[in-house]
Amino acid sequence: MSDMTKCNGKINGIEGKTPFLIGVAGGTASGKSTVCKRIMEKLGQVDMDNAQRQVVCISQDSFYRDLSKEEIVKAEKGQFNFDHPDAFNEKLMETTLRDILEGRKCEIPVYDYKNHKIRKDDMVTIYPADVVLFEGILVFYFPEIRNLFHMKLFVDTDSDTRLARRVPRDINERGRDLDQVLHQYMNFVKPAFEEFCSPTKKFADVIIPRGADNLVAIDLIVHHIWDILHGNSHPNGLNNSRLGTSSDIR
Ligand code: UZR
Ligand code: MG
Repeated sequence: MSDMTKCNGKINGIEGKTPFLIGVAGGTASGKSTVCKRIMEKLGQVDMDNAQRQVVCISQDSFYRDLSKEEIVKAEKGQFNFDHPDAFNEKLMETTLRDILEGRKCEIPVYDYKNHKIRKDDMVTIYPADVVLFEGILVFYFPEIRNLFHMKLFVDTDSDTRLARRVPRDINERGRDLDQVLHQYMNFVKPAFEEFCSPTKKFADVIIPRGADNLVAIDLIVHHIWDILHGNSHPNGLNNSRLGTSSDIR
């Protein structure tokens, strides 16, 4: 297969590249974002301008759907279930990922946890890249989305560790109080994890125990990504990477 046939996306009629799309799922506060950050660091992608970046990370939180007035009132009382698949805009997630796979530049919303809404005036541009990471609690839940990934990782961290991380994060970063965090955890977060997130572990190609602390697993994954981007070990033959050489892996 020639390079021309390998990357079949189009940007304004110009051929764009198909990125290597990685899904990263796992329970709340399992370390999904940190695993993604470590992968980006190891590929040497952190201190870089957005448009130059060849590895980008997108969060499923950007795809929470708009809530009705009644739902916002519920959310403010900690009575809205943000861990249920219905809380997400599945269609927008799918079309955005399809655009990305076709090498198109796209705009994604930023989510505001304090006000429980998407900040539409604050969009982030995602430029075509070699590797795109998509992380979130339910990224493997929807079959149409799950089937788009070239690689699926599940970050598997004990639930007591996750709760111990979630409590200070919600209080310090997401403007909640302790009672509300625990009530929400027991009523929504924990049951939804068991019903919707945990069963998706079976779809993962790699399960990462202990999350971001597992440097060996992250190293293996990064080397595999590198081989795919520079070699022929992927059926899509994604070897049009603009990343450096393997000696650049940190
Ligand atoms: P991670 N979430 C909020 O706390 N507030 C919102 O407005 C929207 C989402 C939480 C959501 C879920 N649950 O457990 C978590 N609640 O964000 C997922 N309640 O994010 O994977 O980073 O933990
Ligand atoms: Mg997160």
